[in-house]
Amino acid sequence: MTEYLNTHNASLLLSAANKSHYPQDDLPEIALAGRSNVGKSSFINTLLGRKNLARTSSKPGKTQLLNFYNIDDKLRFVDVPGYGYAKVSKSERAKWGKMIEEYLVSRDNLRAVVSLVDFRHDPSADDIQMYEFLKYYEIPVIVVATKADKIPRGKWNKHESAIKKKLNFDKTDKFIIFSSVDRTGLDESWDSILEEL
Ligand SMILES: Nc1nc2c(ncn2[C@@H]2O[C@H](COP(=O)(O)OP(=O)(O)OP(=O)(O)O)[C@@H](O)[C@H]2O)c(=O)[nH]1
Ligand SMILES: [Mg+2]
Repeated sequence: MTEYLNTHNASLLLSAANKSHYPQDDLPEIALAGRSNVGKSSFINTLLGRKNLARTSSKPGKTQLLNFYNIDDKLRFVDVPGYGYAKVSKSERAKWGKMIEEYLVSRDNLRAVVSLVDFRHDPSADDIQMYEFLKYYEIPVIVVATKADKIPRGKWNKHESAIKKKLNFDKTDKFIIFSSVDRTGLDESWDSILEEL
């Protein structure tokens, strides 16, 4: 991995609300999707070995645009605003849905979506919908279960089975147990991402 990519050579390239603002080249992109506060920005920071490149917050619903991160001019991460934040109005939610759908359905650069779910809990209705959406459009998906540091190892199997069952998980997809606190799943995440490029 490190031979192929200098992961420290990473920066926020641009933020986009719609197609007309997307980067115009053919670099491969990996998008990060998940409910608000699940740990998408933390995942990016952890993979890049950076403290705060992607903005993280304990305040959910903060990321409102598609943020494109350039990684060593070889690939991009696209941080997608989180869903399921209760205090968002109906019209904002609709706008959000349109923005995400436009990106996921029509972006030729997209190689795979990292779909993040909270390892502690059963997936939400939105998590299930996102997974079904990705399967429907045949977009390759890597499920990453975050905050594993909060679950004792003896319970990992139980949590993994519960999440897979609720998602109606396709066995050919990858499921990675992850923590941005202790970096569990870091190498596995990079391996899976690079495999999709
Ligand atoms: N214990 C633990 N906390 C985490 C982990 N990942 C993220 N967090 C915390 O969860 C909160 C939300 O993390 P973010 O990375 O900002 O989540 P996000 O999905 O980007 O949130 P939005 O941008 O609002 O959609 C922060 O307080 C993080 O420190 C993890 O693996 N373990
Ligand atoms: Mg974020």
